[in-house]
Amino acid sequence: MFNKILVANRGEIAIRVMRACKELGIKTVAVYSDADKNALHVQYADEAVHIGAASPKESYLNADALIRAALDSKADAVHPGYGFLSENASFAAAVESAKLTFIGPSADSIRAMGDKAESKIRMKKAGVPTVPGAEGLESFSDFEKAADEIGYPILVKASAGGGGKGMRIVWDSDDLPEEVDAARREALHAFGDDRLLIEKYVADAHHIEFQVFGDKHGHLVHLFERECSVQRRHQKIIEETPSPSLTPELRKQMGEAAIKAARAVNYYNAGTIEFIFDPLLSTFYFLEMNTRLQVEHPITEHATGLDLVHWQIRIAAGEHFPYQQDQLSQRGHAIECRIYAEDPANNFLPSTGKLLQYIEPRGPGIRVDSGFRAGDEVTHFYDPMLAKLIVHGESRELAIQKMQTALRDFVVHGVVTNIDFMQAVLAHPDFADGKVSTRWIENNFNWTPPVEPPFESFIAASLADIVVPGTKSQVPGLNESDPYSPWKTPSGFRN
Ligand code: MV4
Repeated sequence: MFNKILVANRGEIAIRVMRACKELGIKTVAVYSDADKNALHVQYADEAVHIGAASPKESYLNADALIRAALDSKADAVHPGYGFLSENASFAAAVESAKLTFIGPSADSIRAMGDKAESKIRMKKAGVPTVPGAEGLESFSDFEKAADEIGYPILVKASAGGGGKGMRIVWDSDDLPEEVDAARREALHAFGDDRLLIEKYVADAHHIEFQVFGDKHGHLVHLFERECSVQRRHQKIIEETPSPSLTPELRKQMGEAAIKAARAVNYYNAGTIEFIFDPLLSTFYFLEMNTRLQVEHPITEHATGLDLVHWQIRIAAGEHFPYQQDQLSQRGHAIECRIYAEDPANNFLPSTGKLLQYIEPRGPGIRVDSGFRAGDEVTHFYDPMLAKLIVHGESRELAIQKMQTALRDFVVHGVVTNIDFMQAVLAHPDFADGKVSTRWIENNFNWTPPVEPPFESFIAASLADIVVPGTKSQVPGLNESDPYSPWKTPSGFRN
């Protein structure tokens, strides 16, 4: 087992990984940029190494600095977290070349799944359902012919892309020339690679992903699904497991397809197979594979009872994963809400500032993974996610109620958050009915911020509570004759 692990990441995921290390008796090394020198993940680690300036490319994306920090601190292994270099095959290979263990899949698996066109061809060969489409198209007439065969609407996607970048929906053949050119320009700009593929567009699809886990001895299992359809512009907001859309038979079929997909690239460690699911036809199609641990992994942990980061570390150290598929099951219902410092009333623009007040909810079945505490500065350098709020309940209805209560108890002052927005989603009948597709927020959800009384009115109400001798309190119900009222104490002490 490893003696020391360097976590090549920041924020909540760095703390989450370090917690697992500590539970396994492994020392931890944090890395930090100029902007993170007082960050919680730095204080939580046994050691910390400064790796560069605030901008990610000079710090958390600087592979040489990260590997040098691991070697200098005599770490045995590197955990990449998610984002940053977690799906960078060259970084994984460089870590292994430096005689360190990369806690994740092999560089070959990352490479094989990094190109959407190649991964799709490989999936087709492995018998994994893929969306009808065409890859490797060169001339515009190739696109035109393929699109006519598939039938509109179609999606034009960047082969080197993912997460929706460079993706264009084409509803009619007249729009094809312009959309193909735009997709090509966007792909070249975003990925330096303008290869495209086209697919039949599955309108109002659900985004359902399956967690897979493999060890280095060829044993692969799935840890069931996560429904991630509550998204806005490809940013997930609310995730849950089990999916309200799946029947046991569909779950079995998709789980088997997920394992086939992982086996096709000799996968080991934690990975996620993304599917789109058409609830009208009850059909599912492989979208892509995420060769890393995901933000939303905690809901799988609570539904299966497994600590995914513990098992990532133990598998990376060569242990066998001890459970067979029929020994794994889902229990209860788990939901995750991502608390973002952003303003839904202002086109979700990031909100920066000092966390004047930050109080996390607590209670049975409530978990908060966060990298912030009161007094911290929320900056524009990194992802605006403040925390992940995860709840686990006996049923979906109880989990929703638990989440609504926990969100009400989550206190954040100093930045604007999306908490009210998520409360409105959770309260919507379509969410309760499991009818939210990936297009629901854009097409069906009209949200206006709750009308808050002006801040001055809170001041006035508080002041009115302080009964000044000889004047009548303005607050109805305050019992003047109550000698034990906290507002009557002569000392001036106030709760
Ligand atoms: C699709 C699709 C429907 N039909 N492909 C989104 C980014 C990447 N993961 C692939 N994605 C999709 N591919 C076909 N053939 C629906 C999505 C999709 C999506 C599309 C538009 C807006 C939001 C979306 C969220 C998740 C998935």
